[in-house]
Amino acid sequence: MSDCLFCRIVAGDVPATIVRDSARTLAFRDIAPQAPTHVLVIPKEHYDDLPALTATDLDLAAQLLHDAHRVAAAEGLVETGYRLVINTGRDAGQTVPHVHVHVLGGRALGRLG
Ligand code: IU
Repeated sequence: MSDCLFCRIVAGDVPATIVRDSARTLAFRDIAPQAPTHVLVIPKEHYDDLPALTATDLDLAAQLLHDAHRVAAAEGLVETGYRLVINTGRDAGQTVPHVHVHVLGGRALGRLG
């Protein structure tokens, strides 16, 4: 999708600080970090959101989560812990309609709610 920001990052048309590049996923630092580590992990293929992805390719959904953990490990977060967030739809505040996993850590994150 040429008008999708994250697809343009995958294509190399928009710069990003990439921390992990695998065959089917890409991880890059969020431009407005909410924690000392704030990385977004995305599938290279375009899916608007998590239900669109899981309805089509559960293997890729699993790969996305596995790679999010690998990013957390590479960032040194396994001992202290980390949070994965997948905002889905308006009430969750999803602003970019290309499914992405937020990897957050490096400080105490507080309770959800
Ligand atoms: P959300 O779950 O859709 O709200 O997350 C989108 C994230 O994408 C958000 O944290 C933004 O800071 C981030 N982002 C980015 O990293 N690079 C960009 O060019 C834009 C948004 I626009």
